[in-house]
Amino acid sequence: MFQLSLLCTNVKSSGISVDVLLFSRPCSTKTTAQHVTKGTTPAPRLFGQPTHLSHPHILKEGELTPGIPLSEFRDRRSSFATSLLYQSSQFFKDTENHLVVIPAAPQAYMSQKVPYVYRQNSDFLYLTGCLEPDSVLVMSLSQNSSNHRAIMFMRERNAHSELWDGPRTGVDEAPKLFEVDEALPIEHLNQYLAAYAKTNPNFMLWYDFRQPIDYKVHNILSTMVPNATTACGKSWMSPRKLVHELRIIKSSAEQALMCKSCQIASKAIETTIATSYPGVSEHELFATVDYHSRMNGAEYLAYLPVVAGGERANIIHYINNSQIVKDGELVLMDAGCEFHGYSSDITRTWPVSGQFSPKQREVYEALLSVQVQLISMLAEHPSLDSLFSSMCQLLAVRLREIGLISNKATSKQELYQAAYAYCPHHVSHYLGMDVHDTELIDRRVRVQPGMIVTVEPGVYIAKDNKLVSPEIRGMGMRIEDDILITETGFENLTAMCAKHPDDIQGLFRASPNYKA
Ligand SMILES: [Mn+2]
Repeated sequence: MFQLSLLCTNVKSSGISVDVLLFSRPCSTKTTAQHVTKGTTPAPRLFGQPTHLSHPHILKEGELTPGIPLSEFRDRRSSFATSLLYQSSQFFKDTENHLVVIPAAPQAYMSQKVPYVYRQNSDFLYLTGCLEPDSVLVMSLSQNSSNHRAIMFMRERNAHSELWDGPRTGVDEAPKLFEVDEALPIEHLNQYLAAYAKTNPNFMLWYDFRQPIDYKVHNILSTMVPNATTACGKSWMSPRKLVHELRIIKSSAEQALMCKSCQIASKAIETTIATSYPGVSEHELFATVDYHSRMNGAEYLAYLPVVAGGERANIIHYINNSQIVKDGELVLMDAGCEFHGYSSDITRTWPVSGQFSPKQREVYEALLSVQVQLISMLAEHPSLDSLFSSMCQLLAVRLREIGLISNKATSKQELYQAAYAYCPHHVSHYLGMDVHDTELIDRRVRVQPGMIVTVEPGVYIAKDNKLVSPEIRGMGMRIEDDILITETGFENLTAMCAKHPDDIQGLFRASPNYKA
């Protein structure tokens, strides 16, 4: 049913000669009619993303994306609106109207007509549940009225394009699918924004100009800024931090998805450990963890994994994964998968031969004891930065015990710096839809129930470190788990992935490849 938007009313009353028809939905007969023949069950209408009707094996009734009910997306937008209006009431008292613009990720291409795997912009996905590119969420909010609107700008249906690229949701069905007030063709975004700016001269534009997501949308927004000046002198704000403040606390539905993502990656890494052997290529280990993640339901790996044999473990972001792992070397694998939009992030280090050397085991056990202790500290709900300080202190003590740090280092500062030299990266980050999730949330805030964080201390021994025995020079290791913060403490979501040296060695013995 055709519905006139608030904007159109404004347009008419203000006498601006904008083509009102522009804002109407296109004729529905074009694309959505289903001709039901008696006695046959019509095939479900296909949308631009899986639905319960077309993909009952991954979506339950009432879910918009796998595991997440439609109502949760509506609640997220409502919480977002409440939070935005609250912040505005504090800082921009005289600004009544707010327009939020959050674009979908565009399709990226490897080369002409060769697309990369499409991955949605997490902020957009979080608020809409929409998996299509060339879409934009626009929310018009008002301080003194409950007349809030959520509008989706989407690709229109197009028989020719759909023949090549598959079904689109289209603007007719989008309001029902996403439970938004209205959907309009993406081509109308420009006119909509221009008309909004004319009819609401004193409004705040909530769009992130610093990190453009989609340049087509960004160019449109860029022409708008001069018009968007408010009484408070600011014309725009980024909405991202407000979205991240919501995203950082995972709902029970999200926790269940995270749990599954962690289980799949844990199992895949264990299988990879068990099937490794001296002479294996990093490439093969990459393929193995990728294969088992997908075979157990993950869409793909959450990031290019680090598969580093021997000295290459000291390159923190080593992703070439092109070398052979020699007998006696350790393998460091940092891998996780994405399960219906939720990422796991695990690191394990193991001897490719299936047996730690005494010296390797000594350093590994020191690191493991620090990692286990850091995880237990999460029960006190510290900040991630304070967890990092704890890591430096604990690591310094343990590494001095085994001779990696000189006994001459005694002051707190000296020990801290010596430990930092062995582990030059942070020990934790937030985890969720993105691997480095909710980047705008400060790591100085205390963790709260519903957050998921990683705990990932490492020890990287430089090749020219004369303090340690030649056997372990150039050796690098890291152990990383994903931890859900709970009311009563924490839950290790990747606890099922072996990390004790005996358990890791046990994986080899259980493997069909194992030769005693
Ligand atoms: Mn990590």
